[in-house]
This record gives sequence, C-alpha cells and structure tokens, in this order.
Amino acid sequence: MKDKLEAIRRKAEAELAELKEQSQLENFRIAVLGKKGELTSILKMMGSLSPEERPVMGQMANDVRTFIEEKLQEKAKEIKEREMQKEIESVPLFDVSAPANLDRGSYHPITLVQRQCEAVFKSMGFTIENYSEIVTDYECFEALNIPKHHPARDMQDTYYLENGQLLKSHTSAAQNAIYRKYRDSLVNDGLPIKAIFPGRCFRNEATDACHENTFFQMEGVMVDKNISISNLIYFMKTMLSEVFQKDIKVRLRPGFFPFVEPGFELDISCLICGGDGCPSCKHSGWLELCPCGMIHPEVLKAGGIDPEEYTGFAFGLGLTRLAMMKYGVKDIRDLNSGSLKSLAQFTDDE
Ligand code: FA5
Repeated sequence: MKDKLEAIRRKAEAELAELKEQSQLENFRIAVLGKKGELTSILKMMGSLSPEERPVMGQMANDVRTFIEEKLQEKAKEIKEREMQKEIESVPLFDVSAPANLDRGSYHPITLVQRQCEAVFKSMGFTIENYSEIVTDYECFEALNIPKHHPARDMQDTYYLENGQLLKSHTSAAQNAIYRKYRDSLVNDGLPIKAIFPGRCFRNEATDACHENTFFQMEGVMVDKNISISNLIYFMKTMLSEVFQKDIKVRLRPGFFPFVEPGFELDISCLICGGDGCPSCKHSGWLELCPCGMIHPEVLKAGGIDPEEYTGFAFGLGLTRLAMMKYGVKDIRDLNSGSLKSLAQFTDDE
C-alpha cells in the first residue's frame, strides 16, 4: 500500500505539471481526490490492514492528500495569474505618445462606445431618446422619489441656474418624461416601454482618475407586465459581451437608490489592471459601472403608470467609464482634455 500511495503522489505531481486550464483542474481533482478517485479507492482498502499498520498508512495517505491539494492550489493560482496577464495584454492601452494622424478628424471614444451600445439595444427593440441637459428639480429628484432634503441629494450636487433649473446630475432625470411619452401606448396598445437615453451629466464634485465633473451616462428602462430582475440581467450581460467582444467578469451587489427597489450595483473587473487594483479602480480591482434595479412603484405612479399592473427595470450605465475600460484610458480626465493628438488614436476604429 505504501508503494501505491507513493506512486499516486508521483503520478499526480507529474500530471498536474502538464495542466494548462482551470477546467482541467476540476477533472483532475475528481479523478484523484473525488469520491471514486484513485486516492479514495486506496483509502477504502484501509480496513484490510492490521491494527498496527493502519495508523501508519492512514498518516501517509493524509500526507499524500495534503501534498496533492497544495500542488492543486499552486497550479490554480498559476493558471489564474496567466489568464489575467493574457487579459491585460489583450486591452490596447491608451498611449499618449503614439503618433497620431491629425490630417482627418476622428470620433471621440465616448461617441464610439455610445454608438456601440445604441446598436446593441436597438437590435433588442429599444428606442433611443434624446433629452435636455437642463432639467427641473422635479425631473431630476422629486419624480424619482427623492424629495427636498433627502440625503440621496448629497451624492449628486450639481450646478444650478438662477431660474431654479439645474444641469442634470444623472440621466434618470429623463425617466418621468419617457414614461409620460409612452404610457398611452403601454396601457392602450399593450406595447412595452423599451427605451435608452444617453446624455451628458454634471456633478459638483472633486475630480480624480475615475471621477469627472462632466461625464456621460446611458439610462435604460423597460416597463411591461411581469418584468423581473432576470430580464435586467439578460440585457446587461448581452450589452457588455457585445461591447467588449469577450466575456467580462461582473458582480452584482446590493445598492441603494430611492428610485429603485430592490437596487443593485453592477461592477466589472477593472480591465486596466486586470483586477489587481490601480488608481483607475480606486485600488479595488472592480469598477462601478452600472447601477440598476426594479423601478420603484412611486416612480411609476409619478409617470402615470399603475404599479399594481406594471413592473419595470432601470439602469444607469456609466458611458465614460465604459469608454475608459474599452480603450484602456487610465485617467478619465484625458477624455475631456480635448487633446486631438490623444483622441486621434481612435480614428481607425470606425
Ligand atoms: C446614478 O446616477 C443613478 N441615476 C443610476 C441608476 C439608474 C440607478 C437607474 C438605478 C436605476 P451613480 O451616481 O452611481 O447612479 O452613477 C451611475 C454611474 O455613472 C456610475 O456607476 C459611474 O459609472 C458613472 N459616474 C457617476 N459619477 C461619475 C463621475 N463623477 N465621473 C464619471 N462617471 C461617473
């Protein structure tokens, strides 16, 4: 039995050295350590040993198991690091020193991702709406279940005009108008409301590598009978995989916004650092990209829609941050810099 255990240890070590993908590791674990695995089969023979031999062999079998488990963990770490490195290398980093073609104009990276997102949502039956940058307090806050003096207003300080209007702090400010525009076709003709509305937003806040005082968001809403969170997740995933043309790691965590219930934060793994942490993701490895949730009944009511009969989801995608991730722009402020030399690097994209 001692020889068999030693043979399993050596064979496992040699096989592990050859493995290259995560999926192969799981197959290996099952084949060696699983219920019907090689090591487990040997352990089943323990009963036939003499009482003196049993503890010695038991100890040896445990040592072999621990050895294989440790090697397996080392291998998993090595494969993960290699995959991350590959992912980082696949993102073309924004190189400010690269020679630029200034003979002809180019689309701004935000325009490029906005168009991509619009094309994806259009193909899924969404209409594209345009909305003013100057809005009323009612549109930006009150209609969204954020009354005067609500603490949620502190997160979205913006710039006010003398007549009491303001520069919109988020694209959600258009929600009420969209519900009112389409409520009749929803109620009378049974057509779902499916709309996206990209736009420039403004916030009176300090800037850093991932915050600007002027940035773009793209709001999306869908309202109909029986809309659920699964619909929301489906649309978000489809959009991200189309924009990045590959699988992107996302996580959903609870988030609070007075205009949705329940509310979520959808984060994507930072593509600048591959999830290790850098100034672009505030050293967390994740970038807050798209808060979302089920539209609050009060918000539907404010839009003239009966929340007893209809439900819906809403999301507020950070378009500027999406452009950063897509084009490997490390500092959000480069996007508003107006530097033709930097922006012209994207000329060939369209
Ligand atoms: C909102 O603005 C909500 N209106 C989003 C929403 C819509 C929630 C519908 C639920 C339903 P938030 O303040 O977190 O949420 O901003 C949304 C996204 O905009 C952020 O994830 C981020 O990607 C982007 N963003 C926010 N502030 C800035 C900023 N200062 N600079 C650049 N991007 C920003």
